[in-house]
Amino acid sequence: MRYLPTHDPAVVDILERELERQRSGLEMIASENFVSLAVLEALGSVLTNKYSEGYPGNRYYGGNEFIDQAESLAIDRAQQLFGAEHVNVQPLSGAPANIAVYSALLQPGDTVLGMDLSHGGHLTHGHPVTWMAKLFNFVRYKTDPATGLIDYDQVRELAKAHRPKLILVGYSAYSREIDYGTFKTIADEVGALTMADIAHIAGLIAAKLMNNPVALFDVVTTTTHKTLRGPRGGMILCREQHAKAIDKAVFPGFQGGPHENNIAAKAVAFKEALEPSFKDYGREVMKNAKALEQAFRAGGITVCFKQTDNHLLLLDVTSVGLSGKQAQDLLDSVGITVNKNMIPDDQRKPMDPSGIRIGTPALTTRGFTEADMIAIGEMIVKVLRSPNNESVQHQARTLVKELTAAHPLYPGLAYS
Ligand code: DSN
Repeated sequence: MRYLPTHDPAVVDILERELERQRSGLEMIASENFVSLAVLEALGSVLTNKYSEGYPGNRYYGGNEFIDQAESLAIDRAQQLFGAEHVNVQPLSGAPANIAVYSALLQPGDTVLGMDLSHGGHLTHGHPVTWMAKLFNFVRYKTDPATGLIDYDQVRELAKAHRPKLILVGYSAYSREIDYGTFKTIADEVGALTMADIAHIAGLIAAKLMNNPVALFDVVTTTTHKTLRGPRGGMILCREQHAKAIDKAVFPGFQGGPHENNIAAKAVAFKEALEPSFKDYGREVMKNAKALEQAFRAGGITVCFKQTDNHLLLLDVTSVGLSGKQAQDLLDSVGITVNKNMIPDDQRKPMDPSGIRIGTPALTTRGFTEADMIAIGEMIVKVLRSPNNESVQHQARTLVKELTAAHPLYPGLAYS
């Protein structure tokens, strides 16, 4: 039985059009994915009706006996996935999770050492436009242009010079593996706490395909909707010694009632990530990113950080005479969705930077293979190299049509 079509045709119309947009385009934004129908069902469940401030077994409202079960299930599964001593599944998304950790571990004026945004860091890691940057003193490390890797020598120098209270690891546009051991050694040398924001690569860590910081670091934050392929949301994993401070910082410190429909959907996604098939998915995500890298390299587009070791690539499109905005708009016009992005030490502005970021998690969920990725990568090169060529754009639209038809998304799903 469907209720929306008669109840609110205007919303149904929007849902139908968005479903069609997702079905008919190539979604290559590195931070996006497609959840399972089971996750969608949990999101749209009666759990959205309940207020449950507090934590399982200790709530401020009555009637939470089943909500407690859903939240405990999500926590248990997250602990299994990542090997965490303590998990808080209530953060509404990644930014609130990070801010809650800062408020749990830091005092205003404390110094935090984190990655420069143009080198792949994140706004919530202390970008000057954020409120956090007014509260804390953020010092920024960068990557080494010679290797494309984090400049661990610079991290050590900055740590010794600034004695940060917290060293922050984790990125939204960095494509290389991370040496958490070296970060931990440096943090111990200067008496700093360690925090990793694994939002982008959480699914690859859960699948045991990338290094896992959870056993080494004090606190780890993540979103649940990127490579982890769950509902939009956040999560904090930490050592038992920080559990009380983290829980208090999330609620009542920063948030009100948790979104328990969302937490149940996280539990569903974590069950999926515990299945052996999720490891296969993660492997395909990484192989597909490598296939794209091969096509871009062959097409003469500069790959920032030298290569990809994960699910994304940052491309310097000035190498083909375009700005990031021009490249994003061109690809949009043929049905390929990516995002413009700053590249290391970018001389251009964030609204029209020098790069684009491109990732494989969403298309891999649809079953796209390495052969598909080579075809897409080669077509992207062609489109970017001939921005005024209508015939190339027509070829690209045809390829998008063929590939999306070959890998249907949510077959059978309809809102009208
Ligand atoms: N907006 C996310 C991304 O695209 O990486 C990070 O918050």
